[in-house]
Amino acid sequence: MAYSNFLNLNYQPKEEDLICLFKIEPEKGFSIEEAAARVASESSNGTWTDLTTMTEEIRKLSAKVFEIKGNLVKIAYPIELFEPGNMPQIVSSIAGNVFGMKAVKNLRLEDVYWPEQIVISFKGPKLGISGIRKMFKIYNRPLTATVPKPKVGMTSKEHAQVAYQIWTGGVDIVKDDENLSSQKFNRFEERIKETLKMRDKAENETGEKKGYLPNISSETKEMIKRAEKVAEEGGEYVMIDILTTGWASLQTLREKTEELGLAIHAHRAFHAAFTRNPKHGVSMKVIAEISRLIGVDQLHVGTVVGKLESPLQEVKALIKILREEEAHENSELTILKKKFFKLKPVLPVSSGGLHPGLIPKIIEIFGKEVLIQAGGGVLGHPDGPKSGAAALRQAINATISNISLKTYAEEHKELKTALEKWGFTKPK
Ligand code: CAP
Ligand code: MG
Repeated sequence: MAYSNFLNLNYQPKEEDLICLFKIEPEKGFSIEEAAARVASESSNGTWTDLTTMTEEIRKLSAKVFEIKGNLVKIAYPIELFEPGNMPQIVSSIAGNVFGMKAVKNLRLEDVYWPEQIVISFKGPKLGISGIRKMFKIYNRPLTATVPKPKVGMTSKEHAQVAYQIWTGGVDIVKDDENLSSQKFNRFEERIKETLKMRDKAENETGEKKGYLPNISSETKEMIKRAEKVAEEGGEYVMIDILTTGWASLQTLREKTEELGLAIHAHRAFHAAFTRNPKHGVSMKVIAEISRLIGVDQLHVGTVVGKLESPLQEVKALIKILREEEAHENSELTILKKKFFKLKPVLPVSSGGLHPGLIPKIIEIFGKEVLIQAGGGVLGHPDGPKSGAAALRQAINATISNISLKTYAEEHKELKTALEKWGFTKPK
């Protein structure tokens, strides 16, 4: 097979080409050029042998390796290879068979440049950051959320009661956990009804807007039914485990939730199975870009300081990808240039092992444009969920007023107790 057909180091990519940045470790016996050309071949229109059916016309659709710097390789794909608006097709092309090729020992899709024709074939977020802020009428501080813990096991009524305490303690949003859907002990319909009833009560008592993120993750038609139920009961959001449910269902739910007037909170459970290994898989940056294109309103991006693997450079790149309209190519963050052609920004969610003592760090990294989620860091408060929620809110108030947590804690007993329990520790 003439792999050289897929290598042209003099090629100048066109503005409408889709570009992939791969990190390639060739298998023994293969040069980087050969391994890269094979990746371009398998992800566009080549295979392991020469084809009698290949014509000059079809060859014009071949992807081309046009830059190799160490083990970082750029491949340009003609736009005609892709079906606009069809994310499964695009992912099957650029992140499909290639990861199993024997010519590569390791292969990682680091980033993608999405050309205009592809970007605008998707809707992007319905509300985005500004829409979410408007819904809560909160413009000058990070939003807060709490997952009732234990993750699963509480009845619908117990869940709703805990939610009520979280809200009245001062947290804005209560979120379902990624593995809570409709189990025997806590049926979806009952949980939605009970919890939204408590949301109304909490709103009346506090005079603040309160939100609920019910996890509708399941089979696609069932998700549609559950989204309809949420709308019927007066909810404002659905939460979707976007990677275990898949891009096709997310596209369907993006349409459906627009019709129902619901925002989408995207949980990324499963991502580390393919994003964590720095040599192999697909980076979280690509997952974040696809999520923004399809149109989630909020997405988990990590914490740097929490319980889950989350490098600072990655989080910085994810913040750019979700919040900015354009970005330059940046070798430190290993990103290509980006343009989002007016698709709305997505609110980054920082979550996983957070507690009040870590809030100053989170705000240092993210600024105010973030949703901060603490589950254990609220439900583990010695005086219960309401005090835990109050401590989280106090930590935020202190930080945005430039007051140290220690000083603020002198006059805020919930924060004081939280700091006595967790201090400033980074959990493992
Ligand atoms: C956090 C969490 C989230 C993780 C997911 C959990 O709980 O609810 O699922 O944050 O990770 O169950 O672990 P805690 P990420 O606040 O109790 O840690 O946000 O990185 O996708
Ligand atoms: Mg969780």
